[in-house]
Amino acid sequence: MSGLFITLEGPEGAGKSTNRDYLARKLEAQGLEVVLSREPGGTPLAERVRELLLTPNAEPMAADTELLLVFAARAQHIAQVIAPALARGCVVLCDRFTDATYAYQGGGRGLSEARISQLEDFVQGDLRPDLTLVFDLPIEVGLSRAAARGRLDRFEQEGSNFFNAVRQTYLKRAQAAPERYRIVDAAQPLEQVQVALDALLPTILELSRG
Ligand code: T5A
Repeated sequence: MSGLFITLEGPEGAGKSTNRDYLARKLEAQGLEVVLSREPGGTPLAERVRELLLTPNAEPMAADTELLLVFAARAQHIAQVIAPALARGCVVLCDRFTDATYAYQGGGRGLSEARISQLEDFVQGDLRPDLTLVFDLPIEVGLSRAAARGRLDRFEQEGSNFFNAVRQTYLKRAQAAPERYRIVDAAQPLEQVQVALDALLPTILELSRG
């Protein structure tokens, strides 16, 4: 595949969507064709799975059900959106991908990394992001930003132990593979976060040239 696959990760309210749109404008200004997407979701069918995952429900969702739904949505998203866009040579900017599964279902729910890795291989083959930006911030800062938007979704209703485990899993993964990850301090004012993203543009442009 000739395109470039960039994912944006981090805990709730870290600014992933805001900064995904900012990066897209910057890359488009350089003449690159950018495809924006998100997970869970990204296609009509996968967005229906997203609803199942995010809507609070009286019936508790088993952790394995959650894991399989996340990967079911991902399989559809890859087939319909990500793989075709990469084959066309586009830059795909995706708000969350499989690092979120390691962070939420692995760190948060306590499912084994080995099980997630098996599904990752099964669903993705050798598809992995070329670059992953981890927007890191204290969980209470992110949750208060998310809460300011109104009703909390099923994940946002979890407690601080869950979100601390999510954050630590992201940081551990980023530290273990610094060639693929960049950690962005997302607690700074938005303008400062975007200065940090501007500094990453030369790297992204170089990667896009293959
Ligand atoms: N999930 C997902 C799994 O469990 N497993 C998986 O495999 C996957 C893929 C998805 C949920 O699904 C779970 C994780 C999630 O819980 P989501 O809506 O995609 O949910 O994720 P959220 O993190 O909940 O999305 P948010 O929209 O809350 O966060 P963002 O996108 O990080 O933040 P954003 O850009 O919308 O910004 C939130 C608010 O903060 C402001 C923005 O203006 C906005 O109002 N803001 C800032 N304010 C001050 N300073 C800054 N630097 C700011 N940056 C943004």
